[in-house]
Amino acid sequence: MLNEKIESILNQQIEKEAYSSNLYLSMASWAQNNGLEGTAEWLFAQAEEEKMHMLKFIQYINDRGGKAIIPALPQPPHEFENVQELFEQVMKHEQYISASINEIVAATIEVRDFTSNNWIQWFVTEQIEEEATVNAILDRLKLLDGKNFYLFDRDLKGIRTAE
Ligand code: OFO
Repeated sequence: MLNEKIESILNQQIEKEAYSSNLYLSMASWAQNNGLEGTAEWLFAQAEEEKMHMLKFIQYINDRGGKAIIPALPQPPHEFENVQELFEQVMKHEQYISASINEIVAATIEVRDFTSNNWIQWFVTEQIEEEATVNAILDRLKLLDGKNFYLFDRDLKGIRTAE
């Protein structure tokens, strides 16, 4: 049976993963409308991954005898200054998610739920990979210095985060 505190913090994470998915969908739509097909493709795939993350939380809570709740979501932003600003927002958001996963790790230790502690480790590793990927994208944008977005956009098709 899931500890109440863990059930609650995992339910909060369902909302964050669902919001992540919608945020990246919104960004993907913006990219598509601005002729950035590679960027849109990357963000659509990212939105799918976030949905998969959300499903993992739902499944885990229910499997352990808790009750997964599907939340209402705030509307994500839909206007972005440019592709650089968009990826800075992605980075900020992923750092926020990493901090949130760390809070879950801390909670599992506090209540000595070592099963959940073991389970959440997958997300700890996932966040390292996601931050590293977005960092690499931001480095590339810095090198381009506002030029040649066509090449950046084409190259992005080759960059995928791990599931
Ligand atoms: Fe971006 O990894 Fe889930 O939220």
